[in-house]
Amino acid sequence: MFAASHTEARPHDTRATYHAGVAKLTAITRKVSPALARCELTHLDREPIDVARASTQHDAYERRLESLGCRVVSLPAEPELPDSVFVEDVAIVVDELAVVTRPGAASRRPETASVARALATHRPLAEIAAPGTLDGGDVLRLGLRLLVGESGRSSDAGIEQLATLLRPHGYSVEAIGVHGCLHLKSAVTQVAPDAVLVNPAWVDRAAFAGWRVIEVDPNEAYAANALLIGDTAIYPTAFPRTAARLERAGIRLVMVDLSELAKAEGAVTCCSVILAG
Ligand code: CIR
Repeated sequence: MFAASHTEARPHDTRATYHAGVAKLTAITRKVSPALARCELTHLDREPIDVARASTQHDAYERRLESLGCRVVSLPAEPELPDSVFVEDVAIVVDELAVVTRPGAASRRPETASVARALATHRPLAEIAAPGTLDGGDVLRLGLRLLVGESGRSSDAGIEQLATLLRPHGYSVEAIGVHGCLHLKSAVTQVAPDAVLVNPAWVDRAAFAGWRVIEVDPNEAYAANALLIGDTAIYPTAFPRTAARLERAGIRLVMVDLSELAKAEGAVTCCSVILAG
């Protein structure tokens, strides 16, 4: 456990979070690699992926981001890097700096260089150094509080380095157990200023005391990943029962079909790095 700071973020403490309705957001994305079918897989069996369809779905995702007010910086595809569309994993961005990660899967480490170049015009850069590993998919930011999943991808050393980099800027970094899924954000994401969407089988909901906790439908284990932009969550069409729960809870959704990227264990947060400014 790395309690880097005792600065507790209250649910409504939205300083520097991209959920706060800031004036302008940038979304860094990357086009789908033609090599996507050779992606890393941890919890899913490999099945054929239609790369052309994945690209069309990804284009629609980028348009959703634009419709919610994001300026989309779409990087060209990396033909040799199967998982490079999942840019979330290679950077954690706060107002003060961007931390370029060292992904847990060795095949994904060459993805960082081009995203770092794109981020360098926006933020001072820092990086996670060997032997530490960290995947952005494990980092859930709730205001000034960052929860980091102790998954197969993010090591204690990587989490400790993140804490050391962010502590001086007033953020707390806490390691949290996650079981049965790839990343922390497979198990929990923020869906409103005061609400999180959780699969309680994969993460302990006790970590979200003080939050309104909405659970996924029990038949939709993969449904906890939503991307909150302002007051609207981008949400997959694959989980209608959980979508209905969210709408009953007053969460505004815009839907995307990312079924081909889901075969690569990707979801809505994975496909962008969102930053203010
Ligand atoms: C991987 O295993 O790394 C990719 N196939 C999927 C990464 C998904 N990223 C994310 O959830 N942040």
